Order: sequence, then structure tokens, then C-alpha cells
Amino acid sequence: MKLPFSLAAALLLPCALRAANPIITDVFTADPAVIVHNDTVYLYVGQDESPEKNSRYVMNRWLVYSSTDLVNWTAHGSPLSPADFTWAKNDAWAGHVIEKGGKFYWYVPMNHATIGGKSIGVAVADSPLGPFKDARGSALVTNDMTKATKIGWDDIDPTAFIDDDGQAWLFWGNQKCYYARLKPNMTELDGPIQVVPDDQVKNFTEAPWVHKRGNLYYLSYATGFPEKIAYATSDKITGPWTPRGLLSEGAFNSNTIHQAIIDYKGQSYFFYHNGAVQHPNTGDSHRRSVCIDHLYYNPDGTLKRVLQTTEGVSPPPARPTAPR
Ligand code: FUB
Repeated sequence: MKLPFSLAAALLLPCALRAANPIITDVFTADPAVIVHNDTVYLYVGQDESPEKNSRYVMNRWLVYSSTDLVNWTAHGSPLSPADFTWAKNDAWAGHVIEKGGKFYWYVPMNHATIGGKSIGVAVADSPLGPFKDARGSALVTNDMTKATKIGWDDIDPTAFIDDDGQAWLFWGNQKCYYARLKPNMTELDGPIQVVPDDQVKNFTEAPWVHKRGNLYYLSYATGFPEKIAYATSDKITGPWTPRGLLSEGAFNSNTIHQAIIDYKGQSYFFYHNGAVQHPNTGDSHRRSVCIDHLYYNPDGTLKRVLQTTEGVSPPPARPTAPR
């Protein structure tokens, strides 16, 4: 019997290997940070466990997933939680992992137990899957070190970046975008904490992410509230940054969106979260779920607006395509 084309396509689709968005649906996952190591993508998230709809953040641990095709994701459990830092109180908010010299550094914001306000710690491991342990025994950044705002939650959302010359940088912030050099050991600041001027990261809310393509630096960040993602570019990691407008609209059913950007097997990807998952509970701004869509560049190096989809992405082609 010959099937009509649409029915045949529908029957074949489950084999078509697409990661429908959101990509993880058995638990709520927020604040993606993503690295590529040995051809494998590692996805680091915070677990959302808010007990009631539209309630508040309940985030007690970070989780790790891995994939070699961006479609099939393996869960590796939770190799890090605020309880692993004796000086910290709680809240597994948005972190960032980076590899240097065979070690993996995980920068995470948490409430400080004695100083008060948010602070940033760093854990280290010999593998992207851990085990991770507190690399310092104390916070790397505390609320009393940053004075550009009066709020206690401006020291969140760290993102680390290693430049082609080997110099590592840490960016972070809420309301103000802070940055500082890191020492070669990756566990100490090397110089003063600086602030990206407001007119260079317009309406900065949080979630900075730095990447580089060719000689151009990109600083993307959450803007406004409910958040959208905007970005700026620069010839130098220290700026000045030129605002380039919006990279993404806000996320479905979530006030926050928190992006991560990687290249993998010749394509560029934009990770983010939304509130779309309805099981095991109802998704919302505090029960979020990570998604992936494509990121495309214009010939002049500016970024095309990300199209958020429910279809998600297919596995990248086996052979890298030319950079766009
Ligand atoms: O997940 C808690 C906070 O919400 C993160 O630190 C921000 O980026 C926002 O996603």
C-alpha cells in the first residue's frame, strides 16, 4: 500500500533525529553553560525545583549533561552543589565552566554565609564530569568588592573567557556588567574589578557571555525584564563595546532566558531556557527548561536574530561546513 506523503513523513519523523525544544524534559533545567571538549558537548545547568507555580527560585544543585550530536543527551547527575562550599549558604544560580591546562574550572554564584549578598566561587576538577571541589576555600568575588550598585545580587552569572594570548577573564553582574583579569591559576583575580559602561551594554540585566570569532569579541547579555538577549562587539576584550541590538526575543513562559553560545562541528548554536515544559510539573519562570537553536552570522560579522523553535536542531553534519 502506498502511503500519502504527509503520513509517510509523519511516520518517519521520529527517526529523523531532531532534538525538539526543550531538550531535557524529565527535570527542570536553567541557565545553560556549555563547553566542547574532545568533540563532546558538556551542558551545565542549575536544577529548578520550585514547589509552587509562579513562586520563587528553588535551586539546590547543578547538573551536567553530555552529547555528541546535540540531540541525544546523557545525564551525569550533580557533581556540584552549594553544599560543597563551606563558606556559602545556598542557591545554585547560573555558573560557567571553562577548561585550562587539562583542568575544568566551574565559576558559580551563591549567597555568602557571613558576608551577605551574592558571591562567586570556583570549583575545579580533572574531568568535565567532576568530581569538582572548591578550588579556594573562600569566595573569589564577594558583594563588598563591587560597589557599582547598591543591590546585594550584582555578583552573579559569572562567565569566563580565555583569549588567544592565554589571558583569562571573568565577566559577571546584575544591573552592572563587571569584568576582571584572572591569574594563570584561574582561582584569583589579577587586578581591579572594572565595569563595562552602561551605554556600551544598554539596559544590562545579567547573564553576560563572551565569545570571539576571528578578531571580533562578542558580549551578549540579558537586557530588560522580562529579559531579551542583546549583544555588543569590540576589537578588544576590554572594549569599548559597540551595542548591536537584540540577538533574541524573550523566552516563552519565562521572565529570564540566559543564553550560551558555542561552535560545534562547523555550526554555531544558541542555548537558552524557557518555561515550556508542562511535565512533570507546570513550567514557568522558576521551572525552566533548556533549549537549543541555531545561531547565524551576517557576512559583516553581526549576528542574525535567533529564531526560537519548538523543533530544535538536528545533529550537526559529519563534515564541518564553511564558517558563516
Ligand atoms: O537562575 C537564577 C537566575 O535567573 C540566574 O542567575 C539568572 O541568569 C536568571 O536566569
